[in-house]
Amino acid sequence: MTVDSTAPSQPAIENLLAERRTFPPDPAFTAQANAKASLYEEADRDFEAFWARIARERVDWTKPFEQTLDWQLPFAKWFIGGTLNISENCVDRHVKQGLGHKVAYHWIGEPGDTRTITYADLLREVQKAANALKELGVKTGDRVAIYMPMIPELPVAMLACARLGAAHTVVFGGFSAEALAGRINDAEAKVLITADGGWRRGKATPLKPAADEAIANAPTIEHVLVVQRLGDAAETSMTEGRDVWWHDIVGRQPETCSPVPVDSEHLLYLLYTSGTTAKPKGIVHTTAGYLVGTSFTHEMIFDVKPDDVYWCAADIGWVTGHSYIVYGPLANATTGVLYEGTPDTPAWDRWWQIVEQYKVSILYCAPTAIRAFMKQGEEHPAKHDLSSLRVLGSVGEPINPEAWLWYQQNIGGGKTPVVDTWWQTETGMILITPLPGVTTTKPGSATFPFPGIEADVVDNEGRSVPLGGGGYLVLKRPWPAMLRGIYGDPERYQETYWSRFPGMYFAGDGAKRDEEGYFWLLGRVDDVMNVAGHRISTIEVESALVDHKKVAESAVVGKNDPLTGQAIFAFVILKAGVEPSDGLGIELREHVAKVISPIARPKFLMFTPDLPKTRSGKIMRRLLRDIAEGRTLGDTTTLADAGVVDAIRERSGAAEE
Ligand code: 7RM
Repeated sequence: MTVDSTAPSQPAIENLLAERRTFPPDPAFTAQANAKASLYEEADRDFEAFWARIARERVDWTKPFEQTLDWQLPFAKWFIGGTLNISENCVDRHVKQGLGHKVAYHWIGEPGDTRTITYADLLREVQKAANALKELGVKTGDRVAIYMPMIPELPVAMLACARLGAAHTVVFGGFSAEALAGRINDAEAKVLITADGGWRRGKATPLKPAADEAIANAPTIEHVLVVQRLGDAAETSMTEGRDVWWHDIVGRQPETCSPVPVDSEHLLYLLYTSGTTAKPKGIVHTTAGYLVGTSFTHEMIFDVKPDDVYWCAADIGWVTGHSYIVYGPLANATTGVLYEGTPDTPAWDRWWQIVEQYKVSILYCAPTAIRAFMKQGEEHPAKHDLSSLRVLGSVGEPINPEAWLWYQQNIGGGKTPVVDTWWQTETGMILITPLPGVTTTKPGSATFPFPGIEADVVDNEGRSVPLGGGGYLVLKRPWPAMLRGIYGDPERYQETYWSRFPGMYFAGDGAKRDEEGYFWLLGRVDDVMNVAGHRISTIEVESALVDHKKVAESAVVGKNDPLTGQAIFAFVILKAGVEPSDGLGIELREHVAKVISPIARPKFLMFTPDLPKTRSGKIMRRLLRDIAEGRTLGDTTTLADAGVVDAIRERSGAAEE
């Protein structure tokens, strides 16, 4: 992995730290909170004993584990000797305890159709789907690829695999046929579960043609199980002998299917994620530790209670959906919202209408969504009664203090705790986060490592940086939901995560701790610029720009510069109704100089209608750097909307200061 050779310097975080307001927990919230400050002390005394207690309390074991942890750096095994079935833990045990009538998911389809799935429904559907997979030849240890829109059959399919001890690999429905084929081939999946399509912004969006195209280059696939979501709205061709309709085969299955107890370390799923190389990595997650880590963090960090209505607005195709729409919440018998649509269809108040209608009490989403809402204006949330909300979460990227405050004020009514949760596909569970009711928050800071987690900020040589300084974020101790490797490539696992700083997991993120020990995530280290020897975080400049009242969103990259090494290039999206002008460009540059320092003043500033983002909403700075430096574009396969790049390119003539 390539990283910059020096750690971010102190001036790089002045802007984030300039937001000095703190938010102590409301005593009324603390009085009822799941999380207690004593968790930190318990975990500090003996982190293995801490996780062992949680694992004993939370999991229904078929056979109890004998040893908590086997740590052969960097290879961890947790809860050794235990056996369990995760689908049984997520579904059966709740029904046995009398919660069969409880809603597992309020599903909301994009055109407005809805379904209510209780835990009893889920149990029946999972067993039938598992029986169908068996009929298609799926056995314990096999891999099954899943390529679906956000419909109830998606979590059902995942749990059905897990019931049989088969691993799933979910591929986000927005990915191309090529990306799907690459993942199927790497995983050597035997069956593909897909749908005729889904609904997106009012349009029927077929999926089966891409699935067919992928399978043409994916010889391991023996059968395709197809959910009918679009019906007559799509023309779907089925290949005789290979493809079967879900409603045909699942519909006629017996309603019971015994869960297969598997070893704690049995492969639960693979999830592919892009790193610094072209080939996505198959991140390996196993069963018991993942269940323990996701369910416990979910209950503590979101303060989930039996009556809550919890909505994680991610797509299940990403790790956030795996951990915090499917496994964590279901293990906790939570009632969740599952939404097929987008925030802007039919109108920009769609989310708030859903919150009002379903009395959503916990909302978990990404800063990019929050900034999109900010751009549209607070009148949209203001139209709805959002008083049911009591906890707000953020994930996926650093949240700038302005967005944090907007979220808390306009969505949380100024009263809810906001939990900014840092984690990764690789970590499986949230690792740095406030605990609502316990932690005094600072807008823009993910605050502290979760109990039992040892995080540190180190310099280039791996030495811990004293409080007040910045460097690289590392983890110094294993945690239950951690990745167990990269599928089929133990060396790459070691090399990618454990070689930069020997003995430590290197997350690829820069971080800073303030004098009080609060963690401030500064973005990927490759997004940190070096301008005339000064290290400046792209997020910090973005934050300063977004802090200006006319700016909706911005992305900042370092452009090669013969004089200063790198020069700051800012792409800026203005708020609706604001016109770009040369004068405004100067004003914004001065604003950054004022907020951070003259060394952070962007040399280039370009107004743009949109930014290139991955399908999970992350700004593709690499592409922006290519544009800034006038290069031919590299790989754009993960770009959500290729037209954005052309639109920006057309304007790039006018960029220079
Ligand atoms: C959950 C998820 C991981 C990368 C990670 C960071 C960034 C995620 C935060 C964050 C600052 C946060 N998984 N990231 N959460 N940065 N504050 N709260 O996003 O594998 O897709 O991405 O996302 O750079 O390394 S992920």
